[in-house]
Amino acid sequence: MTGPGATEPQDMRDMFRSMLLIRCFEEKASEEYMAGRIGGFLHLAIGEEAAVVGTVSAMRADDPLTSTYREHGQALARGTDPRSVMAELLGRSTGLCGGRGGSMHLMDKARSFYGGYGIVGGSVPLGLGLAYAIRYRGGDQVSVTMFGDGATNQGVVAECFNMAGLWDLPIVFLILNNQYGMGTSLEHASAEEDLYPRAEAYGIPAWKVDGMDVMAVRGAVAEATRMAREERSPVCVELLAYRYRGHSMSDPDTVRDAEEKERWRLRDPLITFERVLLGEAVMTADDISAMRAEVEEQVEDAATFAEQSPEVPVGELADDVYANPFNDDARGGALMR
Ligand SMILES: Cc1ncc(C[n+]2csc(CCOP(=O)(O)OP(=O)(O)O)c2C)c(N)n1
Ligand SMILES: [Mg+2]
Repeated sequence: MTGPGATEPQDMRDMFRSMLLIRCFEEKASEEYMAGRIGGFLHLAIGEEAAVVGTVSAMRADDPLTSTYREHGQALARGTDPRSVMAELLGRSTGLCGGRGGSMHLMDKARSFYGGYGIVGGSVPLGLGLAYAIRYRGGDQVSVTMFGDGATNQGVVAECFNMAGLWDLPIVFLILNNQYGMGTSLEHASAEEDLYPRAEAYGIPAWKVDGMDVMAVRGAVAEATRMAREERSPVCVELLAYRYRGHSMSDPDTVRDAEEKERWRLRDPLITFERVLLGEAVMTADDISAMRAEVEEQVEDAATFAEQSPEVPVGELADDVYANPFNDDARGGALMR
């Protein structure tokens, strides 16, 4: 992808491919989980592909990105090899983080993806720190930090808005409002259903866009990163989207209304973007079928690679978790052996 600026047909094809890859990858991950090959948590972002791909496509490759635990798409959109992402989900030593991070803790520093975090709101102060580091070093990157509607009620988010506004840090706060925090709807959790005005309260320019429309997201994030880069102003964009699955694989998703889910299915970001691509003759139906087949093959290959990779040896499980995992234990015993 060429990044911000005019959107060429090739950018649109790349964005669609990235969305297809994320959808297909997550459907496969769901199968792997059901087959018992993925342990722990697995949070899928099916339905949020436009929000993720639109955002990443408008960033420069060296702009740091942070995200929540629902971050497979961010890694894939940034160009991380699906093999190493799938292997990470399966806890294999060939995984992106050596199999020790798992689904919630993907990180790819080489692609300026500073990770997935399990703590709700945790990505926000980290994104703020990255923005501070950019300014301190005199760089022209923009830190982009993604978090959910639920996270906006964490006190630390207000603290970060304040510090960014006070110090004019180059940061884009991206609220991915999928309208639920676990099974609790936004209207039951927030006194005010528009979330972007919270940033405005700290003097930060903010607005809301349709997070199911990849081109709208790309346009909004391109403008937000431009403002942060050129005008040295923090910006906040709220993306209104929907996730089609429950909170995580262990959530039976019985709380949400079936009719509501159906209504949002009609706005599936892949289907609506496909219509745009066909309508504007950017791709033909045959092109799309061929791309879908190629992506499916790539995901199958990633799953086979992960399944055939070795598990992390027990003796290495605590590496990179503790600075010195097996020695200097104050209690006098080895921690893992
Ligand atoms: C500090 C903290 N509190 C509670 C939790 C449990 N928890 C995990 S996800 C979640 C909901 C967050 O919702 P939202 O920010 O909207 O993100 P989404 O899951 O919808 O992407 C909660 C309460 C947690 N992980 N961290
Ligand atoms: Mg949410």
